[in-house]
Amino acid sequence: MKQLKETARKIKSMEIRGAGRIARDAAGELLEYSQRIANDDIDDFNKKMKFAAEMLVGTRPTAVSLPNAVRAVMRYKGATVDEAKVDIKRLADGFIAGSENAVKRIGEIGARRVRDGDTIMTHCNSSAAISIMAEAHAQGKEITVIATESRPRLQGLLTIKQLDSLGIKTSLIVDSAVRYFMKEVDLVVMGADAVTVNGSVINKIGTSQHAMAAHEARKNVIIAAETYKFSPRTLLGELVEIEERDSGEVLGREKLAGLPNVSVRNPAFDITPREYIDLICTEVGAIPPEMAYVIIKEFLGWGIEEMNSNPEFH
Ligand code: RUB
Repeated sequence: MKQLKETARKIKSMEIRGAGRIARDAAGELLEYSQRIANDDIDDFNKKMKFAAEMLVGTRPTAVSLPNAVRAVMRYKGATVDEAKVDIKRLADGFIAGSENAVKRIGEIGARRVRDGDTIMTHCNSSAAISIMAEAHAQGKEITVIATESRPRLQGLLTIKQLDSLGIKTSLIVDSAVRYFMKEVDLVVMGADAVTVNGSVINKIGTSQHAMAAHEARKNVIIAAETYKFSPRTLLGELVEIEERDSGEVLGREKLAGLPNVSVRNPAFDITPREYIDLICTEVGAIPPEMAYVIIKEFLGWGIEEMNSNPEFH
């Protein structure tokens, strides 16, 4: 229980962050938690697993990869605790390996869209987006990257360090300079926390500004997103919740003291409508955003009928 709570805390506080890593670590925690349950009673075991699943899912509301990962592990079957543990291990290991492989495959598929000499703009810190840039670079294409700071948590600094360690030339810019630099850009590559059935993309706050500035300048926007970031719930018309984080992340609490009329808003993500996205690059292929339903139905296994008949979604 202590370790479960610690993992939940780390996801909430963003020590563990980025939608893919959140999903892999949640699956890994469910596996470890299950193996630590000493009780032989299967009903009690199932209850404990459900409790753990709910605790993990409740940590961050926007990354759809999190409930998708938890659901993938919670499909376990077993008449006894031992059987259940074996099945959980199979499912969790399968999810984690599949996820790592997906990020690699996205790199290979996405790199085909990058040309030698391209300047790529990116936002925040997405392992799937970086995989595309890393693969293009590994193929010998000379690319330059423009990366935004991504306030307030400055994930852009993680991105520039990763790109630098790969030997990719990168410029860091403030978030408000996106439109200013767009004329120098050939391609915008960003990640996703969630993709809706209609092809809208939810990603770090500011993503939609990148996409709109790119659209205005007639530059292509590629979203790198594993299939488990697509949201089955949006098939039922449900909206993806946008996480609003503590105002202290923006200004530091002390700076607000003595300003009784001021408040700070801190949404962590925004929604980019599909009109501003050219391609969503998944591990099963690059698709136009209009094809998001196909991913949800064919690759996640949730069609409209399955969703409507599953009590979990109501
Ligand atoms: C991270 C973020 C990333 C996506 C995709 O937000 O918006 O672009 O999660 O990342 P936060 P990845 O820092 O708030 O978690 O491709 O690594 O899954």
